[in-house]
Amino acid sequence: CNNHGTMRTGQSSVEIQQSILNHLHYTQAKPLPFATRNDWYMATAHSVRDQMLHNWLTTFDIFMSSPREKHKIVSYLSSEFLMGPHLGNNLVNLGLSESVRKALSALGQDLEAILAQEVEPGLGNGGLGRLAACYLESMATLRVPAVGFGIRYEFGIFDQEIHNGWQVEKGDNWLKNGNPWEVRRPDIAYEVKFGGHTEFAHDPEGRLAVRWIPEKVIKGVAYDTPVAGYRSGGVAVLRLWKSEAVASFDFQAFNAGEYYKAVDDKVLSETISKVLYPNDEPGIGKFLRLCQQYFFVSCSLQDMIWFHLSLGRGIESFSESFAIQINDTHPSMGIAELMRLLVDEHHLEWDEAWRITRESFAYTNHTLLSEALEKWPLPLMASVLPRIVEIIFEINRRFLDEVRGLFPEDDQRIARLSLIDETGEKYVRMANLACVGSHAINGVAALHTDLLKKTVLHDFYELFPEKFHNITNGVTPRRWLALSNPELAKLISSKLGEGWLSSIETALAWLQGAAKNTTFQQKWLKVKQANKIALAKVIRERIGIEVDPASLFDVQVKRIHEYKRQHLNVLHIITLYNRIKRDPTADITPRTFIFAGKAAPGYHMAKLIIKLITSVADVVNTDPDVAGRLKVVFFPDFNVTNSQLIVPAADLSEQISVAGKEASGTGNMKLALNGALTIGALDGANIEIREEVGKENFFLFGLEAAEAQSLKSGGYNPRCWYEGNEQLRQAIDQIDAGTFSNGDRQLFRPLVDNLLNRDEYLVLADYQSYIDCQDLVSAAYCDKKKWAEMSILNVAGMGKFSSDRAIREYGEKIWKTTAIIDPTKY
Ligand code: DL6
Repeated sequence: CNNHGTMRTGQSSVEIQQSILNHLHYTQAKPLPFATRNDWYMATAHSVRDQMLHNWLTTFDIFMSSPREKHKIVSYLSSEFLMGPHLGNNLVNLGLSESVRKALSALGQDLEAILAQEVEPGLGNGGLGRLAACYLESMATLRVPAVGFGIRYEFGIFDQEIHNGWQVEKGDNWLKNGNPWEVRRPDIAYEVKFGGHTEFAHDPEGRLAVRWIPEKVIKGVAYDTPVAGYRSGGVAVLRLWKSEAVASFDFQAFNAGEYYKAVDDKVLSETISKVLYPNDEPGIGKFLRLCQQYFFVSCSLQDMIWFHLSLGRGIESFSESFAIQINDTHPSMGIAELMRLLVDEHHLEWDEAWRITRESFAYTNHTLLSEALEKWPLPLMASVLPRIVEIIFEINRRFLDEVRGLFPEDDQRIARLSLIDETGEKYVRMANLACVGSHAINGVAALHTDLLKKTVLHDFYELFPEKFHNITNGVTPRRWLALSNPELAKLISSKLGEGWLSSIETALAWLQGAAKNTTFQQKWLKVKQANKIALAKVIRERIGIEVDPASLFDVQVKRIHEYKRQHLNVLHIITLYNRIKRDPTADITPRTFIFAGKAAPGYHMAKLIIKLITSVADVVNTDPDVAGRLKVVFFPDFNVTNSQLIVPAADLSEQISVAGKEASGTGNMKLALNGALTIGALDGANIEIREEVGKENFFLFGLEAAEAQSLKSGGYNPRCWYEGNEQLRQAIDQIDAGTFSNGDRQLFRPLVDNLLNRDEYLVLADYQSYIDCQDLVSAAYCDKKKWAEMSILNVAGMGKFSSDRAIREYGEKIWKTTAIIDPTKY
């Protein structure tokens, strides 16, 4: 058979078996008796990748032969893509799980063991990067032509270990066993300039133009990973750039005998894509991060322009070929870079270039935290990217002229809108650049968008109200239900029939009809119980803590941050502990508290919160009075793989950030999609989740965003709340007195001081409301039938939170894209 034929893309288990053996032989070059587990994984992954490459090239052929108006590609620019392990998801989406399982079993291998072999590419910090991954998968599913552009970090987010209760960071060498999913494309490479100076020179038409004489040039090489859509034949591409030296040796230096200097340049060049910054907020003034951002947007835009021109189109129609979505401000330098490419290298007039740029770019904001709004010190940017700074100045000059025309003499407004912050040391404000250079700006949940308009981006909203949209986040039900919770997916299929995974937006609501059905409820609870038993086993094996799967699994898994208030959860645990200590016979619903999440390595308070959790765990888990009622677990190294294990086992989803701070949240969606009930404040997408699942199926507590705001502006004094609440006072006093730190009174002092004197995130103000609400949760959990009904109704209400819905909205409101493959063919 020919190379494109059944030998490589056949889907029967016999054909797949042969393909795996071929890859073991020709790709891994391993004789059977010497094949390791990793060899089997690599051979399996390559066999699956063959199928995807075939779909990808077919998709590309259809794209090229489709009408011109359908030639619009979504470029999703993101400094992070948290893809999660590929193999399992690809099997689900291609419909190959069973034939691969059979093929492997015939070869004496176990699919589960092979899946466990994969090291996930942790190329993101959390929600923002994982959202990008969900969106790529949905675009592939919906057959929207899409490329995700980012950085191929050699080291992703650190691996977290817990030593003596503290977080310890370990390098994430995810490439050490090879990456079978990517295709290196040495022919797709672009040069990127850094440093140096600019000068005037004549362009080919004899006009005076600016020329950037760099101090250093670095090459970006493309690595492509196909992303399979769910049963649609669609494939999106993740194109990540690796930085390399333009030439691997400086021959002059080498010949002069300076061997080390010659290699230096190569090392420096490769540093740019070396490591992901492990903060979910920007670190001001990090030279390397600035280089990373410019590096990847420059490569991506050069690549887009190359492709556009290779379609035989003129540069002036660039925005008809690409809709460029920037995932927060990290890629916003792309706005200035596209201007540079159009004006300096493609010799367009400024106004024409500006039209194209604005038509192409759209900006998604992901944060309301003022400290997370990215800005770069002007002197740093000017030395690293001199030409880009000139362009930003010119954009700003023209923009502020327009603003002055609209608001003459409103100097304060002009200062706030300026792309340059001149209140002290000068900074370039990336959100301002993103707002000015984009035709659309969106928030990621209704409340978030509303608050953006009222606060963080208020001046821009007044100026460009028509640019603002809300697109509430979504998650893919393929990874977050079909793959991670196959038994629940099967049970849902038994009610809804096959096919619902492509249309959960409407299909899941049909589960409402089954919510009161006793037999269905029992099956539902059985699936949850099995997932809890599986998680309990892993907790025992990895952490050595025995937890009771019959207890309520109370789960808070997300980045550790003060605004997310893991310490409020801890105060609840201490409160329950004290109830038991006061009255050992107290009627307490048994609970297992499960925390997981990474803290930014330099964020001391977040690391102290981890230490507090593990310290409280040590005391609670070993106190005989508490036995059988409370357990506290900190599950180390929260990543996509571990999340897929924890989320299906959760009964209760803790979404307890203070109202007005969480942009959206997506963990809240994943947990509810897996049947967990939410305890939450009216923050981010919680509000919409509550609307969809029904307020009687959601445990609401806490201040609303406006109340939180007015409490703070009225002079919030946390000490009054502490003094006025006996249980709260006792819990805080215990932390302070060393009850959980072997008598060490210094350890948690910074945390206690912060709570009593500042409490920026209103932990103390929300404490009592949270405790009361948790008591309702405990009571509700005792009524298993009712709990099952509420759990089913939660899943039934989750249709809206599919990333397919979100992508459709981006397509309609922002990108104006159309699907390219006729769905009836699949
Ligand atoms: O939109 C994805 C995700 C939201 O769900 C979270 O609420 C939000 O905290 C997160 N934002 C970030 C911060 N990024 N920046 N800058 O990760 O985005």
